[in-house]
Amino acid sequence: MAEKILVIGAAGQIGSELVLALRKVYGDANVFATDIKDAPPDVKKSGPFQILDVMDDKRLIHFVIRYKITQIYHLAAVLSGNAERLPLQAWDINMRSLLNILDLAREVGVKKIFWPSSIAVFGKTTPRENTPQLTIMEPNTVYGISKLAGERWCEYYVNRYGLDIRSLRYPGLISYKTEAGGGTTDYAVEIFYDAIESGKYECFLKPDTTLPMMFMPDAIKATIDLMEASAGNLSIHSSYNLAGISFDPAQISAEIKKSIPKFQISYKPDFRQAIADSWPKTIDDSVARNDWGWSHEYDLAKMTKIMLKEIKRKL
Ligand code: AKB
Repeated sequence: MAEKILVIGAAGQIGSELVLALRKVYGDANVFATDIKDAPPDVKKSGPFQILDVMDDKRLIHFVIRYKITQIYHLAAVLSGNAERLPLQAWDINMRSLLNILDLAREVGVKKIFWPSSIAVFGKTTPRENTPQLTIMEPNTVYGISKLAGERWCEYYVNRYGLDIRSLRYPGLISYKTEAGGGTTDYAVEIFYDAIESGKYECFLKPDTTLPMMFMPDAIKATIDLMEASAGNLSIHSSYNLAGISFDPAQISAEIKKSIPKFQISYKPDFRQAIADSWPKTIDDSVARNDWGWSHEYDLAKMTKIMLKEIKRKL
């Protein structure tokens, strides 16, 4: 029987690219894109798209039964910056949506679930260089707390009910298709738009704030590779550390200057500086590399060239 895949959050930064990649693998008609907001034209044109609110558990279960869904990718979340503005609302959305999915998967018998975690699960007491898979985790942001709690719930549902749930601790994701929404790593996307449009960018983090980052094609590959990996090879049922590149605002700005010599960056740190200061600088993802053969492709230079080219084209 063909896999029937539901993507929740299909209009977002990851979803808008993941849907197209999944449709190439599983067939356009088998990947059902949903979101609470309208999706980009290529998502709507290439296969089924519906407005669906993940908080509406009754409609969700109806959808899953009606379309005989076998896999769910639940990507909808309130990210770190936005979550600090409305902590209780963010907690409610991030947790209740995940629990809705886990419980309906158990009831209906959905075969596989993907749920994104984040480097935000780590906190100030975590070793910041080469952060190991298993380490101290005391997140100080509501987003990080919800991701850590979510990881524990995922593992609980694996152990208690035998669900197949897979997850990645994404670093900051950089892409040109859909803008990032409300995260602390968003500066590394905004900087490209401002560099092209006005030749200058005011950064909300300090110049030496190193954070783990990844170009979207690597993140999409990691997601599909993990979901395709044989279950017997997977030793982690909370969420895998995942690394691509690490850089700071000064380094990405220097890379942009190679193509736009007049580009100027200035710094005005805001509340997101404290969030960034509590996150790792570099991640040890050797468990992912050993378990399912993960490796990344894009470095800062390669990513910057593509970002500048594609955003220029778009604008
Ligand atoms: C954020 O900055 O909140 C996200 C993340 C690292 O999970 N990009």
